[in-house]
Amino acid sequence: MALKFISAEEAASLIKHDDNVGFSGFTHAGCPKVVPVEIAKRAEAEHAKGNPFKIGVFTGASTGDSIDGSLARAKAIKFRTPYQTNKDMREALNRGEFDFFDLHLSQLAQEIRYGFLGTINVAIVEAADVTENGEIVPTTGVGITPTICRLADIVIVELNKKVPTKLRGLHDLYELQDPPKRREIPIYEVQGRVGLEYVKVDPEKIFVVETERDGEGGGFAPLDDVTARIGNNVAEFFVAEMKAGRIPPHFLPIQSGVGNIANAVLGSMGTNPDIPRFEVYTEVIQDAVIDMMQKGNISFASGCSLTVSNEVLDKFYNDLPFFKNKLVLRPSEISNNPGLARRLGIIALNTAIEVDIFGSVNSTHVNGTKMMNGIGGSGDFTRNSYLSIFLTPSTAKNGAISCIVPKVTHEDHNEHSVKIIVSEYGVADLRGKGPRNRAEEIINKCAHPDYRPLLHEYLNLGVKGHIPQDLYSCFAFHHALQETGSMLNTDFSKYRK
Ligand code: 0RQ
Repeated sequence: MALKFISAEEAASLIKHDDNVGFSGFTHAGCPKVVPVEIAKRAEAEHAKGNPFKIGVFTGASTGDSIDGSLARAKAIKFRTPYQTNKDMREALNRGEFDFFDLHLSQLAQEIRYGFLGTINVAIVEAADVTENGEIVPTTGVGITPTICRLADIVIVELNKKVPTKLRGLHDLYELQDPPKRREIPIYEVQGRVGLEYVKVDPEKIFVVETERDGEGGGFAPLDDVTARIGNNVAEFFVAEMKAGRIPPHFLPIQSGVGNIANAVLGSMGTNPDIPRFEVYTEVIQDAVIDMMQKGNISFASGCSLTVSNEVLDKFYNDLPFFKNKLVLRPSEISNNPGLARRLGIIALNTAIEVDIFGSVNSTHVNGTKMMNGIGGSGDFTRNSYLSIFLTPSTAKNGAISCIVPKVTHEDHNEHSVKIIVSEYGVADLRGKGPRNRAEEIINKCAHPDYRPLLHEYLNLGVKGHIPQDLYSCFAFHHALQETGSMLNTDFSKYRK
């Protein structure tokens, strides 16, 4: 049957107040860019008439400004899951304007299927191609696309003419069965393929909106001294682990988180002559991976999205045959699958907001209250990796904040899962160490020298027990920050009776 082509405005009119809408993509990559802006306009128009108009927003991870920014500014959101990085969205959720449900990215598709989060009414997906028999080829990010397309009553396809149709073949789209019928995922190596190159949908429920849009990706910050030192510390740690026989000579697949630090660490690995060519099994493929593939440092990358700058995206499109042999994009429940992380022996590299001296990590909430982005995939990988590594600068905000604290104000990953911490000062190895030894290691290797005396003072307050945690003063660093503007003014004596 012939496909139904409609305008973005007509597409937005198909969405009703209170609908749950699933969007394709993962980070800004692969997200629809035109219809969500029209939905935001529609919400504003309805609000001006005094009518309610809010939707539930389900995505793979964060999105571009067209989804999260436009909808947050239009106050068009009733519910949002699972991860966001948009400034307007973050401020709105911290004002409590809607309910934000943060969960491990690998779990979202199955929680939708299990019915835990209500019904998905409409899917809006960006595509490189769509055929009359209902084959939809995603663009540069997958996320929860197969699940939302299958479950939604209506599938609105943004067919982006800027994306080459030759992208077909880049994806491996596979949806897990529900228990008790679920089988193991037959991926036994990073390059393994088990699914289709497209999502198959009943063509009756497809509406197509043609677009011609660039990606919404910004560039990466230039390497600063702290970031470069963290990168070098990681690379040297890997070399030492290989020499000790704890990482095999052919290396293990790397997962690396979002942001400048993760990008820089990969760059440092590429310039270290003692690190062999390696593979990447991750969720977000950033600029450094593409560069390292061209230089031959990375042999293959499996991810959920190609989260690169527009400049690197052009490079990718111009050399598609080269990259299609070296790269695969999968749904988030496969890219972040805990079982595959264990099977493939992934080395997980993620960034922390703060780390405590006993080895717990806060990835999400500043001062335990304000949501930054969300847990993303950090928990999927950290808990299930061969080796879990957290990266953090020793301080934030020009030294007023120590990123190594007595106790984290929000706990996303605990000492049972966190094995290695790296700052610009060094590498703390927590493997096989009890709480007091972990604390000495983290303070001496990773904390900023200005904060080491305070952290030692805390550790030596004389608290008895397995973990010497002082319940009166464990947040003294954060109190000092709030009261004086710097954690350096911490005074533990204030808390003694
Ligand atoms: O603030 O932006 O105002 O300068 O936090 O910190 O050091 O630039 O690091 O951009 O890599 O973000 C944990 C948020 C780190 C991110 C987090 C301030 C600091 C700065 C950002 P400014 P940096 P990054 C796969 C993996 C969870 C999800 C995850 C994240 C800003 O890595 O969201 O791992 N992780 N996903 O100044 C107050 C502190 C602070 C602090 C830093 N202790 N207190 N502010 N900052 N430490 C990806 C996906 O899942 C898609």
